[in-house]
Amino acid sequence: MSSTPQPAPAPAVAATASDWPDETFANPVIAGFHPDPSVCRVGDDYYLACSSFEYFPGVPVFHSRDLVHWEQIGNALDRPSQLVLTAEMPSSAGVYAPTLRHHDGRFWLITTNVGVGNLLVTATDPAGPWSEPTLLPGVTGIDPDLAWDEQGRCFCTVAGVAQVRLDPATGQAIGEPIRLWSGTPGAQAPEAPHLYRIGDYWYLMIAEGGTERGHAVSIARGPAPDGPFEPCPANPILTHRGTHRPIQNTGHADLVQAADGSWWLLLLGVRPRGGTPGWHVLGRETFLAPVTWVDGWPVVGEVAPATAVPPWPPSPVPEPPVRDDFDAERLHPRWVSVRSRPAAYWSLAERSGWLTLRARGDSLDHPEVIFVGRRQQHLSCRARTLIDTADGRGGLAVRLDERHHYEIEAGDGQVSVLARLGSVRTTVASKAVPGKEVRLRVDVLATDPADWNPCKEPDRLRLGVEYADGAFDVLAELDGRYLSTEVAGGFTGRVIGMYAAAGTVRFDWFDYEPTAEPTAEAA
Ligand code: 6LW
Repeated sequence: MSSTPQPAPAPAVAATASDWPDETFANPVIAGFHPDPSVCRVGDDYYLACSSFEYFPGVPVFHSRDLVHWEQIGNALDRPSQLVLTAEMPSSAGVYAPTLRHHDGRFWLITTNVGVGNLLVTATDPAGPWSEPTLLPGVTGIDPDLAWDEQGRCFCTVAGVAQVRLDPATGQAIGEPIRLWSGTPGAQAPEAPHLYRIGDYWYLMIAEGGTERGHAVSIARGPAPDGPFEPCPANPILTHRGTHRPIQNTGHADLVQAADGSWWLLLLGVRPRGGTPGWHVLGRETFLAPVTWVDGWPVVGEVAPATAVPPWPPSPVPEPPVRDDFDAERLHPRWVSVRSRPAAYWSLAERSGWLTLRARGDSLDHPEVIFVGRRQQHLSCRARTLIDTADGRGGLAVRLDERHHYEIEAGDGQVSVLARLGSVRTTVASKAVPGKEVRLRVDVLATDPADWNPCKEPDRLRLGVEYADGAFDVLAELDGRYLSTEVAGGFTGRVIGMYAAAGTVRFDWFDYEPTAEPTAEAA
């Protein structure tokens, strides 16, 4: 076979790269902690879902019309009846890699709540509501994939790699699991399987090598959904291991065919910064790469910060506003909490136009701290909030997990910068402030990649108080490496947000904005 025979429907709008402001688009296409992307297309619309681990609501869902611009339209698991994340569950457990598919007029999303099991939800509108979960006791293993053959049989393939037939209506497995091709002999962690019917073959694409610097994508093909599979002679079809490329850990990918017949890969990668070994602070992000087919095998184009635009017009999505004034009736789906967000502990209605948080646990060390935050999505950025401490104590935090966070906390006429780094918890600085209402601010400043120093930090965080005239009183400037995955471990990234540490605190608004970051070229 010289190429994969695929119908190539004419694009609805004839377009060229010149419709785009530049010849390239910026990767990642979904910045910040958005790993394990799974994607599907329905007509001219693309939908994508990511892992969410200990955060609630779980499984952010995005929409795009050009594969480059994505807008979050909801979360698949946004009700306590769908998702329970207990205090005992460690950070980076919880909700692992989902698979999102459209089949038979419905969206299907399958994922793992680690420690609880696999579950399946469906929706007619991917923005929600999604169904109550169907539990899948016969599916054991993480990273479940869903695929249907021409007879309507449903195959669920999991990390390892193993496969079982599934009745998706009841969640019951049909028969016993079987082993499939498990990637390159000796490679660790064959996972993230996705199974596709493309042309004459069934393709089984997996990640291998672990989600760290050795991460890779490999593929095999066979005559049937259960194989037998022959590996691609060019495996791995994608890896950045051992390279100088700015995007590392590339792997855990999903394929999608565009309406014009072209093929694309959505995958996770990281952007390590600083000296050696390099620290990535935003978690694993979602990148887009073009795919071509040679001899019936996919060939992945460059995964680069600037990638050639696709041959259709751009379809930009609205930039999220800098400020959330908390005037809406509901929180935007980008806001997440740690493990749960029980109604008794937060409100947008209690004081209109304010976010009210009531403490549960006295610090971010607590696994069920009442926290409302959003992913840090830019290497350099600024976050601010106005807190009313009349009835309590709380603050603004940059959280990696329970054991790794920096915060600026206000209450009792004082502000303090607190740091938790592994077993060490310390008050870095304190200061008396007049009044109950205080503006708290964190500036994240990426370091200059051209400033070579083997021990250089990836970024620095300034935490302090902002006065009415905009002056920033920096109480502490802290090394960002300690809030990185290479230090903390796990699968997540930084989340910046508001929390309650005692009594009730109220937040009038929250600002998040990117700021200029140093680049190698500018240096
Ligand atoms: C996920 C696995 C992986 O289940 O990391 O990078 C795990 N790949 O496939 C957690 O995201």
